[in-house]
Amino acid sequence: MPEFDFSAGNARLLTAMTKGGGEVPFIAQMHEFSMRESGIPGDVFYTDAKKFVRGVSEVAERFGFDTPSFIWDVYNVEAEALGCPLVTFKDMAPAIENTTPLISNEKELARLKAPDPFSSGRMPMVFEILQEMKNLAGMTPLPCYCAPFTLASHIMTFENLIVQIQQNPAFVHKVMTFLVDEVIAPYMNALLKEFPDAPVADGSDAVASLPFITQNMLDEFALGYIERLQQQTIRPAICDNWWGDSFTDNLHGFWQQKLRATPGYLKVQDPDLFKVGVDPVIEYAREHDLPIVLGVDNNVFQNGPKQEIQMRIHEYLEAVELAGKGAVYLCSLSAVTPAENVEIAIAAAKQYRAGDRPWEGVRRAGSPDARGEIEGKVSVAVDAAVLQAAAEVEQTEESLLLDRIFDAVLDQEDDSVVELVHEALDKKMDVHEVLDEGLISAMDEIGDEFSDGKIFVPEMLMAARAMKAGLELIRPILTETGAPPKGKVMLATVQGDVHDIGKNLVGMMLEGAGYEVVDLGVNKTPEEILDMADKLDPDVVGLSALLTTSMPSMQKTVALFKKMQSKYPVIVGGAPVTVEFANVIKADGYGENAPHAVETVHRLVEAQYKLVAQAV
Ligand code: B1M
Repeated sequence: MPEFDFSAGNARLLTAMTKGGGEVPFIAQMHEFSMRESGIPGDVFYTDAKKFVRGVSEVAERFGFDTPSFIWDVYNVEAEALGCPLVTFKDMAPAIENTTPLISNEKELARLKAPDPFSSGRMPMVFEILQEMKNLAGMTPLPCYCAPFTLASHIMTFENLIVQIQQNPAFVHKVMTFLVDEVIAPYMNALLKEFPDAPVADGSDAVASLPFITQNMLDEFALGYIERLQQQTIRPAICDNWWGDSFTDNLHGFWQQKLRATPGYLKVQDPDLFKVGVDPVIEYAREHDLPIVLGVDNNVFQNGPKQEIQMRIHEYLEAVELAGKGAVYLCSLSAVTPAENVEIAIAAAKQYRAGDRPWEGVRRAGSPDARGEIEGKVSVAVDAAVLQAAAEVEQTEESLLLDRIFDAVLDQEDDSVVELVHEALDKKMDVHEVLDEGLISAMDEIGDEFSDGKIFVPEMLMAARAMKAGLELIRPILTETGAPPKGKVMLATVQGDVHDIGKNLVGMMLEGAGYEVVDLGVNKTPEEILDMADKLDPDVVGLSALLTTSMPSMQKTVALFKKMQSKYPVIVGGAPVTVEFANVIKADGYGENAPHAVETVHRLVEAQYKLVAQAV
């Protein structure tokens, strides 16, 4: 008899997912929260299978979860086994340091050794975790893997992966084939053989989500390789965690893609679920007779308030009930989630089950407010005569060339940008004009299109590279003529956080706007950031955080800058960072997205110049 008994919860989950009709279960990704609650430091918790399983089981039992999810830091295991450096923390889950690529070309790929599932990195620990799950908690083992696309992004870095997809897709296909055939499939098959009762291998694929990649890339480079994996594993391999439902204009097409990776059920999670609403999911589930898994954002549990947690849980439980089959999923309870908020969530689920439903029928998800559209867009009616006059402005040869540079950046054509900028320089055109009206104004347009959701991250990234190719030709002339850049910005992702896709985009947009950018990378301590600021003397320091767990580190960094009376203005940004948080921690500025970050930097740099001018 196992020490922990989750059999009732497991039976409820099985019924809910197959037949429906009973109480809707709620499950949680809870490893980090369990680490904090069990008081075991991260570097021990994530390396000692026994402590890990006991910690999660005790916390699940203490808080009254239906059944625990024993998923570990699943994105890291294969990458670590391949040789990517792993950073450990006392107060959070480990992470792959993903700023330096492990492989960039065919030669490096050829040298990469396939890991041995029984001895490489922490792969053996995963065998132990699954065994402990059976022994201690009576749970069916679930081998989990990092899906090929996210793994490729770990070993190549996200930017290189996107660039290679555009420029050398054959190489990316070789990388993906290697990762499936020689890394993930052998690892999963070893686990599936060792645990014959494990029903499936379950994948996670955060990076293969919209708008970080396009739906076409998803098909060819992510889904295609999950399907390849499915052909090689001895039992089914599924992968159920792509985001991006709120970014596609073909929701059903996106869900069909999801179902190819996870044929048994449809999972939709916040923040997308809150934006698209539960009704389309219910309708789709009924039409296709599918169980659904609805995910509540960690930020809700992190920030509350109480009623927000209760209402979200009730709304999603009701949606699953209406759909017929499925479960509610609490996404990633982090190490800084207040225990009290988790108690509120569980009490809310129990209250719903007991029939106490004060918000029955209330639909907040999918409302204009949830989609952030409350302010609405003011369309400016432009006088037709003004448009006519603008069209009639004489197009000189030079203005036509500037237009072509602008278009080439928008079309992400590095070679054309280089050719056209050369042409402009040969014609002795004013370099400032080429920079401002050709390159920078194109990046402004790209920024607007990204903010409006018209283009995705890869298009923005490739346009920024095209702009940069032109900038490289102009930079030496600007330096020679003594024209300074608009200013210097130093960027870093704060301690404990290795998310860098957003920060890198901010950097590219700033370069596109004429700033010199120095990027310190990820996981930087407050002291490292201040030291480097003193060395580099930037006009603005920019901090990025994607985790609620790393927001305190952002706060500490700003506090250190203030304490040391540093002269550098600090701006902050990243998905969980709000303008309110920026105010509370006394940051000097905030950027909601990359284009806004550029505007904030403009404002701060202009303000500094004004101060200097006044002083003179
Ligand atoms: Co992570 N991850 N992740 N992840 N990941 C999130 C952020 C998460 C919301 C997913 C979830 O569970 N719901 C969640 C955080 C929950 C929370 O704390 N609230 C999470 C978690 C928990 C984790 C891990 C713990 C693993 C796990 O899932 N359990 C682990 C932690 C590692 C660590 O950092 N210590 C982890 C790991 C990873 C990967 C390595 C797999 C990968 C990162 C790869 C990389 O960055 N190189 C990854 C990814 C890709 C994501 C999601 C899917 C996407 C994040 C992203 O790149 N967005 C994310 C879920 C989601 O958002 N759907 C998730 C794209 C980017 C363009 O947006 O960074 O917001 P963003 O940048 C925007 C703005 O925010 C702004 O401008 C950018 C462009 O407009 N901005 C700034 C950003 N920085 C700015 C700075 C500024 C101004 C504006 O001024 C200086």
